[in-house]
Formats: sequence, C-alpha cells, structure tokens
Amino acid sequence: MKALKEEGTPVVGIFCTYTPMEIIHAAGAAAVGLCGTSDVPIPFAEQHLPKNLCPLIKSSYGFAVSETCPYFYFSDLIVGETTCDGKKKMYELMGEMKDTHVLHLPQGQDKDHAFRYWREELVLLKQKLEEKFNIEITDEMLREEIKKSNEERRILMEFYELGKLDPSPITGVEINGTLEALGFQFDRPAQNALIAERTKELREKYEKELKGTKTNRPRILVTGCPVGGVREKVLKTIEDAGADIVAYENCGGVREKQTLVDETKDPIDALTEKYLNVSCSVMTPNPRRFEALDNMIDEYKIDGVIEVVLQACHTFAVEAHNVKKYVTEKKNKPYVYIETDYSKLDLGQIRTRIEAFLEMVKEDNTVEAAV
Ligand code: BJ8
Repeated sequence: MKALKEEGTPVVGIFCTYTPMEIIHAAGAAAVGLCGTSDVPIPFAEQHLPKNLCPLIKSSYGFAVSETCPYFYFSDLIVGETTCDGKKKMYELMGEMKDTHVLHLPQGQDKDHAFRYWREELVLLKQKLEEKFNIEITDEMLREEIKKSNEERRILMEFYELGKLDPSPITGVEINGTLEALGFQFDRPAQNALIAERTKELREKYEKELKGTKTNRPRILVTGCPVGGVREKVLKTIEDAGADIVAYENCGGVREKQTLVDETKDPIDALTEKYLNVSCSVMTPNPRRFEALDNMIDEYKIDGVIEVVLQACHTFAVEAHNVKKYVTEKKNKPYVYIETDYSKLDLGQIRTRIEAFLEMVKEDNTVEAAV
C-alpha cells in the first residue's frame, strides 16, 4: 500500500459489502477493507464507545483511534454506510479523524423508492470521489470496472464452489483466510491469477485423491455475521471437531459474489440494482437471505447449519429466530446458534457446544442413511 501511495494512487477505506467497489475503482483508487478482526485495539475503542457493542465495530474504531492500522493511516477517504446503528454512529466519530463519506442505505429493497433513493446515493458517492480525487468518472470507466469486477466474481465463485465437491478438497478455514487476505492484495490481475491457480490445484487434488471416497465428516454451512475475527475460535474449532465447513452464506462468503452486475444497462442503474440486493439482515424484510440459504443447503449438500452472531449485533440476532425455523422446519436440517465476541474467554464453552451439535448432526446422518 505504501508503494501504491508513493505512485500517487488514492486509497479508499471501506467497511461493507454494500459499497459499490466499481465506482471507487473507476476513480482510479484502491479500495481496502478496514473491518477489524482483532481484539487488541478494543480497549482503545472502549474509551469512546460502549462496551456492549459489536466487536467488529469496536475493533475497527480501535485500530483507527490508536493509530495502529497502516491501512487506515494510508486511506485518503473513508466510505461508510448506514447499515447497523452501531456502525453508522461510529462513522460520526471516525469522521473526526478522516474525511468520511457515508452512504445512506434504504431500510428495505422492494419499494420502488428504495431503488431511486439508493441510486441517488451512488451518484453522490461518484460526485464525492470526483471532487476528492479531481477526476471525472465517465460511464465508459464504470462499464470497464463492471466488467473487471464481474470477472473477479466469476473466478471467486469457482473457488467457493470447490465446497460443492464431496468430499471437499479445501478446508473452510482456508476459504475464509484466503478471501480475507485478498482484501489486502492490490494487484487485481495477480489476485485473479492466484485464485484461479489455487482452484485448479484443488480441483486436481479432488480428481486424483478424493473423488469416489467417503467421509463421515458432516458438511457445514456457516451463516450470520462476518467471521474473520473468530476464525480460530469458531471456524477452526468446527473443523478440529470433525466437520468440514463447505459453504459460507455470510459476508466474506458468496453473499455478494453470486450475482453479476448487468453489463447491458446504464452503469449506475446496474450498480444500484446489484448492491441493493445484498441480503444482509440490516434489510427489512430480508427474503433474499432465505432464498440464498435454501439454494445453498441443497447445492452444497449441507448436513447442518451453524449461525455465528457477534455480540450485540441486533439485526442478525433477531433474524436468527426465523433462520432457525427455516433451516429446521423447511429444510429439516440441524441448526445451532453461537453468539460470541473476539475474546478467548468462551472458547471452552463454544468447543463443547460445537462438539455436541456435530454429534447430533452425525446421528441425524446415520438415521437418514438407514432410511
Ligand atoms: S452487508 S454483514 S458487511 S453490514 S457491524 S451488522 S456484525 S453489529 S458487518 Fe456487515 Fe455490510 Fe451487512 Fe455484510 Fe452486525 Fe457488527 Fe453491525 Fe456487522
């Protein structure tokens, strides 16, 4: 990033899947995800923010306020969004440290004015970037970026879809870690090549070593909040306890990657449509998440669903009631809800709950096989 800055490339720090990356890239800027995944800066954040707040928000703010995140330091502009209450109010404080532009997201997706409102927000972002970086963003530039981003989505989907293979040739911890690392790789063609190469290697591994073999490891889908900050505590524990995470429905998973941006429409209309459809629990109602869960449980041949909710994330915590109902009653699959934060205090408790859940999933599989 330092090299990029020295070359004169502007940097935009972002926090959310609703952020239309194509507009940022069309401005000639590099985009970097600034969501905190460590508990180290949380005490700094708690000097200004309440303790009972989502660890992702506290960690992100803590990195900024303690001046320990080089990516925040190098960012010329922060683009936030009015998703959950904690984040949107945190951006007000962050705005005192850096130039911060907040995208105002509609509360739902299906009313006609939601499209008009969100489209206007995308136009305002475009104007902000044009003024900030002294550049004109033309439709042509946007179309070019839409094409590039669609290509990246196709390559990433091929990587994610390795999880559809049975047995899966890749661990869920690797899927999550690889995707997070990509957020800090600013050479986009090199990033595409890296992912395509790893996908090819793993497909070959499946063909040569795994195809036709059987495993008794349950196939797990992880849903809920972003899980980069609990990778060791939750994801690794699931796999160490004898299961394979083969799919992620959450951000950092397929949530934004499955649908491409329409390359034939007016580019701002196409981007508005695309990003408005992201199926996060901050939307009310949020039917697209249930459609995604439904398809993924079938396509990835899921044996059990683990929902991970970060402490004080109200939208995911409340929506979990209907997710549980949908998974257990409509899809007839076992489900467990895990609420946690970035500390290590509940590691033992989480391990016990995951082990008990996986026992239940295995029993369920045995009964199904017998029938
Ligand atoms: S599109 S999941 S990245 S908002 S910060 S909502 S965990 S209380 S991150 Fe998110 Fe965009 Fe949605 Fe995805 Fe809850 Fe914490 Fe808020 Fe969070």
